[in-house]
Formats: sequence, C-alpha cells, structure tokens
Amino acid sequence: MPEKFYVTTPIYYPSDKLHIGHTYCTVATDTIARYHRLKGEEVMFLTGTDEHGQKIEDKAKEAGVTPKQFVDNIVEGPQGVKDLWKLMNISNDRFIRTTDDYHVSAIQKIFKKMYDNGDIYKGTYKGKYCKPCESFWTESQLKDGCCPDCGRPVADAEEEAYFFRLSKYADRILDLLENTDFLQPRSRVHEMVNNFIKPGLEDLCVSRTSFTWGVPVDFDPGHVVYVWIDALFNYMTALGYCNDKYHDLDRFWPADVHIVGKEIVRFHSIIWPAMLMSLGLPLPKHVFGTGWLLLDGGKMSKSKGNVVDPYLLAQRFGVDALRFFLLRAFPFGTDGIFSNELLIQTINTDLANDLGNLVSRTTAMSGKYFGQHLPADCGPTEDERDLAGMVAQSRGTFGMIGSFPEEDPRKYDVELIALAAGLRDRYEEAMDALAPHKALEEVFKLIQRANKYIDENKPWLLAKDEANKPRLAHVLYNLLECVRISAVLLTPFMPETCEKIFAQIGAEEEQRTWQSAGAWGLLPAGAAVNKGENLFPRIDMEKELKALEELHAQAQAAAQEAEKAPETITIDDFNKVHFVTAKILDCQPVKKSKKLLCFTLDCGEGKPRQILSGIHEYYEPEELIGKTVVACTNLAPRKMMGLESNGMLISAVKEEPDGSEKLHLIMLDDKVPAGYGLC
Ligand code: ME8
Repeated sequence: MPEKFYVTTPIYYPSDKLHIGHTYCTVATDTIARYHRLKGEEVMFLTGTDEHGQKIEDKAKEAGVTPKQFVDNIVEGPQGVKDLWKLMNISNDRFIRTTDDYHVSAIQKIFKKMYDNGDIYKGTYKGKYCKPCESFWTESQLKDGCCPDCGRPVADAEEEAYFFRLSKYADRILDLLENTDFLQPRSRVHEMVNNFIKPGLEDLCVSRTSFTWGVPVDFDPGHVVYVWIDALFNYMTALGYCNDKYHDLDRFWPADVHIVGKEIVRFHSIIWPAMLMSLGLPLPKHVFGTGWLLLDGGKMSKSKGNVVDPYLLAQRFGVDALRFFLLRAFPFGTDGIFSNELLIQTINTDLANDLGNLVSRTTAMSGKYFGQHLPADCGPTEDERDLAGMVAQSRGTFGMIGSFPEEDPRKYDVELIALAAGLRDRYEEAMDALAPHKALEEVFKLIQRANKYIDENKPWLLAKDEANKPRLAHVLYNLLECVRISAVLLTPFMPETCEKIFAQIGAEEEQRTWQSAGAWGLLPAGAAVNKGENLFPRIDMEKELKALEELHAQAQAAAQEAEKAPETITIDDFNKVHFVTAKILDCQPVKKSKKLLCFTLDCGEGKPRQILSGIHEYYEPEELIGKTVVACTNLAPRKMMGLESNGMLISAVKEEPDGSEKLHLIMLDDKVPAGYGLC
C-alpha cells in the first residue's frame, strides 16, 4: 500500500476575484501535493470555496442577485476561482463548495451532535462584531478598539445565540500547541498562546440570527450556523464525514497538513481541534501558517485597490515562471513583499540566466559537437558511480571526494557529481519541513555549479582537438545528468517546463522518477538530445515595468468605471418592477429580531399586504403608522423569522465608514393616495 498524504488549502471566500496572495497559498500547496505524488504516495489534495456569511449576502444584495447566483459567478464563472486554478495548473483531487448539499446537511448533523453532547448550548451573545471578518470579539481582544485581525471598527452586537464550550478545551489546546509540533512554524505557537489562550479562552458564539445566508440550524429556525464551523468541517465532509457522497475518511483522515494564512491560524489551531475533541475525532497532524504577500507595506485587499492580478502576470510571464517566483522569492511561513521588480529579477536571474542557460548551452553544444546523440561510451565511470552511491548512502554527508592533481579536470567532475548525488536528500529534507524555498535553493546550487562547470571545462576549446572528444562528451553527459536531476526535482514547482526539459535532453519516463533523481548516471549515454525553444527569454526590466504599470492603470480605470456605472437596463426591464404608493396601516416589531419590522399596508389592492423591512434600528413602529411610503409589490415572497414578506419598502441607503448601512425610508406627502403606480 503506498503511503497516503492528505493536504488542504484554505477554502476561499468568493466575495471578490482572487488575487496573487490567494494564488500563493494554493500554488504552494499544489507543489507540496505534487512532491508527494512524485514520491509515489497516494495524495488527496483538497481545495474549495467557503460561500456562506453576511458579507456574501450583502454583496449579492448590492449586485441585485441571489447569494447563490453571486457565488456561482465567482466560483464557476469566467476568470473565477476554478478558472484560476486551472490556469495555474493546480492539481487538486477534489473541490468542495460549502453550498454543496452534502456539506450543508453534514454541517447540520455535526452541529446537532455537539448540541446533543452538551458542547453547544443556547445563550445571549453580547460583544463586538467585525462585519468584514465575520468575527465576534470580546472587549479585551480588541486592538485599539478595533478588530484585531483587520484593524477596522467593530460594532456592538447582542443576540440570542448558540455557544460552543471552547473554554472546556483550553488546557488540552494549550498542551497541543506547546508540547507537540501540531502548529508550525513554531513562532505561530507563541502568538496563539499569548494572544488568545493566556488571556482566557471564552466560549464561542456559533450561530447567527441577523442574516439568513448560512446553513440553517435545523432544530431552531431563524439561526444559521457560524460560518467558521461550516468552513472548518469542509476538510472532513469532503472525505465523507456525515454524508454518503464520499467514502475516503478512513483512508485520508487525519489530514497530514492544513496550509493556512497566518490570520486564520487561530481558527485552525484553537477552534478546529477543540471541535474535533468534542466529537472524539482524530486531530490533523499539522497546521502550517504561511505569511502574507504584502504590497506597499500592507496586505493586498480590494478595498485598498492594491491587488495584484494573477491572470495578468501569468499571461505576461507564463504560469511556471509565476509559480516558481512565488516559492523561490519568499521564505514559506514569513511575510514577503511583492513587487514587479522582484518578479522580473527572479525570472531573469534564476530562470533565464541559471536554469535556461544551462539547458540551452548543454543541449546546443551536444547538438553542435555530436549531432543528436552523444557517443555511447561517454557515461559515468565505475569510480563516479561508486562516489555517487557513497554520497547517496551517507544522505549527502559523505565528505571525502578523492584528490586529483591541480591540473586534472576530473576534480571538477567529482565535485559536481558529489553535489548532484546528495541533492535529492537535501531537497527531501527541506520539502518535508515545508520549506520549498530551501528545496529550491538546493536545486539552484547544483544548477549554478553546473554552469560553473561549463566555464571550467570550456567545451568550445575541447572541441577544437579531436583527441579531446571523449572528454568533451563526458563533460556534456555530466551536464545532461545535472539537468535531468534538477528537472525531476523542479517538476512539482514547474510541471510544464520540466516536461519540455525532459523532451530536450531525451529523458524517458523511468529517468523522470523520484528514484531516478537519487541516482547518478541513469540517462542513457546515447539519449536523443534536441535543443528546443528558449525556455525563459530574458526580460527587459525597464520596458516591462513600464508596460506593467500601464496595464495596471488600465485595469484599475476599467474596474473603477465598472463600479461607477451600474449595469444599464432597458425600459422593459424597469417596467418589470411594480412600485406603488402604500399607506402604513400597522407596524409591529418582529419577535426575536432586532432589525425587522412587520408592516401591514394598504397598496390599493382591496386587501392589506404584509411586508417585512429591516429598519427597526432607525424607526420605532408607532412613528410610522399612517405614513405613505413606496413599496415594490412584485418581488417573490420570502420568509423571514417565520413570517412571509410580500414585497419590499424602498429606502435610501447610506454606507457608513465602518461598512455598516443607514437606511431612511422614502416617505411621500400623506395626501398621495395609496395604490398609485410610479413611473
Ligand atoms: O480565510 N498573502 O478565506 P479567504 C498571502 N474562507 N495569503 C493571502 C493573502 C495575501 N496577500 N490574502 C489572502 C478565508 N491570503 C476562509 C478560509 S478555511 C476553513 C476558511 C490567504 O479567501 C489567507 O491568508 O479570505 C487565507 O489563508 C486564504 O488566502 C483564503 O482567504
């Protein structure tokens, strides 16, 4: 049975198009998944989208579509989440959407299980709420009175809600974080312990009544499950926990590692294990918190207008160059500062100068001096094989690499071969420690050493004398082997480029495997070598920066334009909406709701009409009775808090700086009779 490996990305919140920061995390996870597949393991790589919550409900409302239509467009639509992962060559085995039926009903069962075992109970929530983050906070958790995650203002919140007994698990969580390697890198442990556990873990509010776009609590209508419970369990429902759609739970749970951004480490390393403990389920083996890609010193966000578009970069530089850059330029686990200069510089230095040059010089010289095939006897000598074997056996620590007189060029061979033979082990160690940047560093040490080897051996001089041809062939063979081993190990990072390299050096399937990367001399000496296209042409930094700046400005202008100008509709579209004048006959607060008022209206229809409106924060019911307002009467009926609403009252909306909205009911002169249409 092959070893199994289960790895996940966070499931993305489809409130906007994804940017390079999201792409970073998914590309990293994809590379880790591909690495384990390369080693012959059975891999489950899960990604997906986290589609519930108030922010989505609000955005959908703003866009004039249902929440499901809204998320469908961002997840499945053009340049949506799935499109982006396809473009970036993401090899996920499964994609979960939290609106999938099997997940929704699984979450209901999970919530009920925790309710039945006493870990979820009903109470009243009083505290602070950050709407953009959908997070509740206690006063003591706020930073300068604002949300400790995003720094934005929070609002007072009070509602009847269900709570999860997080406090009960505080000691076990502390032990898990401090005494095991569950959470990585280690620096994240101190953050969690000092910021969240030491101040005291309070029970967590896990249901909402202030909006409806969520998984309904099936035994208490009006409550929806807190979006983080819904989201975290995706890692298990996507394997079949509490549903019949999938059946891989025994095979893949517990997960080997959840890769997550640093701001959601809290959810994954405190709340998630506590809920699993409550249900008696095994914990994931590791949670790894990555850093952020920052821009201009801050996090990328649509509202700051500083997002970097992965589509644009992939189109200009190629998918593999972009994938490579993300993992080469930023140590995994710490923040990195993205810039176009750094991107171009990384491509020019590592891919054009080092890798691209090595491949093109090696294949070009093989073609020029020997035609398509090197002579059959140019492969490794017995001594070289022994040396490589010893290096591999000692897992790269073998130090004695023979001594040759100063003028003997074989000293270069020995150095090169020793470096290549120990590479796979050093690479493996780095990848297993979730340090892909270190793995790349090791591969590039060989690539740079091989380029130096060309300069040391000067093949162009060797080619001048027929007597040196065997040496020349051996030098080229050694270079091809370095290219082959490097390409095997770069495959998880740049799958398409490595395919091209294998084709250029004539490496067959069995010379592309993990096993083959640990052995020297596997490429047949007479393999068919073909100089192909230049893999990474050098980029003119100045010109490219200018072009990117222009494209970015154009894209921003187009986005601003689109935001300013709402989609136009025809007069026929407009006429579809029935606005009428309405007299308020009665108005009552809705039980258990802070926001809703229930109106009885005369719309000139011969019988009263009931409409619910979320304006209790702004008006007392009695001040509205007798007023004349505007109602839309042909909206599909909708149930809220158990009551049917048959239309909508029209208000003016003002967005406040903290993201909340203020509504002013549109009122008409009371002399206007009820039931008049508006045109
Ligand atoms: O957090 N640099 O979704 P999300 C690096 N739905 N990583 C970044 C980034 C940046 N500039 N911006 C975002 C959620 N990310 C939840 C997850 S999992 C059960 C639920 C990362 O779409 C961010 O850190 O807001 C997070 O790990 C991921 O993108 C998804 O963010």
